Amino acid sequence: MSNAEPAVDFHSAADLPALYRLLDEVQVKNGWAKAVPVIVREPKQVFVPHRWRFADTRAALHAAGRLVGTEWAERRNLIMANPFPGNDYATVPTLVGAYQMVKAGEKAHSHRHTPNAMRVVLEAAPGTFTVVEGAKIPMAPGDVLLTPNWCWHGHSNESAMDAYWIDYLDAPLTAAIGPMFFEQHPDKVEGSNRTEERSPMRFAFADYSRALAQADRIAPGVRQHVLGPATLESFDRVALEMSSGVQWEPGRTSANQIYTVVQGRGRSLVGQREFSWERGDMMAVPCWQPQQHQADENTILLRVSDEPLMRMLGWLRGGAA
Ligand code: GTQ
Ligand code: FE2
Repeated sequence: MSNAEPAVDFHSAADLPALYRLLDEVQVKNGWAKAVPVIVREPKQVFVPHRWRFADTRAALHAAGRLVGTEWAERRNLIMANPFPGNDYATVPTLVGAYQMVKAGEKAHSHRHTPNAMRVVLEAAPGTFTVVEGAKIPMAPGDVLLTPNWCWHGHSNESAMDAYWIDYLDAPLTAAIGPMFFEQHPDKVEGSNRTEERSPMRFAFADYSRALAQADRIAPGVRQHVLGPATLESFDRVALEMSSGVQWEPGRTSANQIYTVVQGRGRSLVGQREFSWERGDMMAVPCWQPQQHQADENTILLRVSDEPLMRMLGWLRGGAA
């Protein structure tokens, strides 16, 4: 029992509309008359299945190369915002994917932030590096690179070829729950005098593609290799190999997933949407969408998902092949 007086005279409410008007005055909503209940039998969300083509984003980034300088733009990137009305950031609820280009001879300033980040290299010539905590980590096509929470990182293209890659960040999750911190490096570009070919931050394509070729089958014609150990734990990285002609229907899962085509060509049915894809393309598969994939060539897909979070919270369901 509180001794304080209510700010509003609720005794005066003669009917529900009158009560609702008074609720506004104390900034609460009735929870009993919602048209759509917050609790539903199965996940329902505004995020939609979608596919982005590298052919489009590469051409757009090439044009941006003429118009956007890394001197004033922190990053020259294109955000794969899930195309539901009003969204301009997240690809799936917890993750954002972005294509990025760093021109030959160019550097992207060093910074650090609380969102965890990861990259998959699409095009890069020898001499292209991401600098993580003072170490130059080579970027070769197909490589997966990590820059976990609060690690300094910048990019340096000392080659003669423009470099293209895809970034993944758990920034939508960070933004949703609060602790978004960001800092620019005092030296603009963090100096480095050592190159680390082997690093816990790098999964070289040469290494993981070999491991994948020897991995166990999880379904006919499908092999799986988890990229680990992870120095970044809010999302995972799973390499999948599908032989040409193979059709695969993973069970639907409560995890939110983004697929990247590292090699090959094929088609997918996600929810009601049908997509064809090829190298460099990206596909958003939000929570609980049915999915079916067909490889028309020998294919390597990289699947990034918030499965570790779902598991930790006891919310992981489905996902069996
Ligand atoms: O390269 O550090 O696409 O901080 C978005 C935020 C890339 C990066 C993005 C970033 C980066
Ligand atoms: Fe960053």
